[in-house]
Amino acid sequence: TEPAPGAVHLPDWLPPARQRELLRACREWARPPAGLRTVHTPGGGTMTARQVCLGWHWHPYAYARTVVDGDGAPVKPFPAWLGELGRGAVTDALGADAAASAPYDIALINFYDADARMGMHRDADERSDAPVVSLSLGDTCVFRFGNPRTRTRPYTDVELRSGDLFVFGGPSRLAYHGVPRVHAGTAPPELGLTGRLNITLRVSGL
Ligand code: MD3
Ligand code: FE
Repeated sequence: TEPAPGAVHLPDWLPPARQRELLRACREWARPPAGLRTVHTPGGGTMTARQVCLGWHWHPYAYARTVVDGDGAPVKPFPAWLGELGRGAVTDALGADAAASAPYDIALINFYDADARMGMHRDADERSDAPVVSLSLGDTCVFRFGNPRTRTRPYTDVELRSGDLFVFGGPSRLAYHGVPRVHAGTAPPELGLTGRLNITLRVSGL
């Protein structure tokens, strides 16, 4: 379905076996050095979702090749297979023309426990207008998809479940969005995950 122009939701895009593979990879990436970290914002806030980055390290509000707000280690490499996954996702959601952008070179992986949230924000730190690819694993969440002008209404709430693909291109690329709620205990039991993981793939333009 296309809840807004350029925003395409493909439920159950990743089959269970590919979900398990991706989860296993995320658990490896979460290990130190350059592993999972807590993000502190310049205003004194703490993000409740913890994060690990591949390719380029995101820290509020810039990219670096080292983990500047963590252990200082070089960021883990972005594997070629993840780039292929991103290109395939954009092709399925928006068509081959949309997927012809520069290769995907950033992954931001957010780990949510039952109490984690993400406030309404825009992703404006990339120097590319290539679509952002989002893959969800584990617990179902409420994803709030807003508009490019304000953090507030109008917005649409969509449930994202394990295996869902969401691609944000065109006019949706700069829309405000957030995660107001995670539904604890809703992950597919055979995945073996407590909580929720979201993998976003991006083109840095750097
Ligand atoms: C719309 N992640 O990593 S995924 C983020 O579930 C982020 O962890 C949320 O917002 C999460 O920045 C939401 C959906 C998503 C991701 C990136 C977007 C929507 C987006 C970038 C541009 C527009
Ligand atoms: Fe975002």
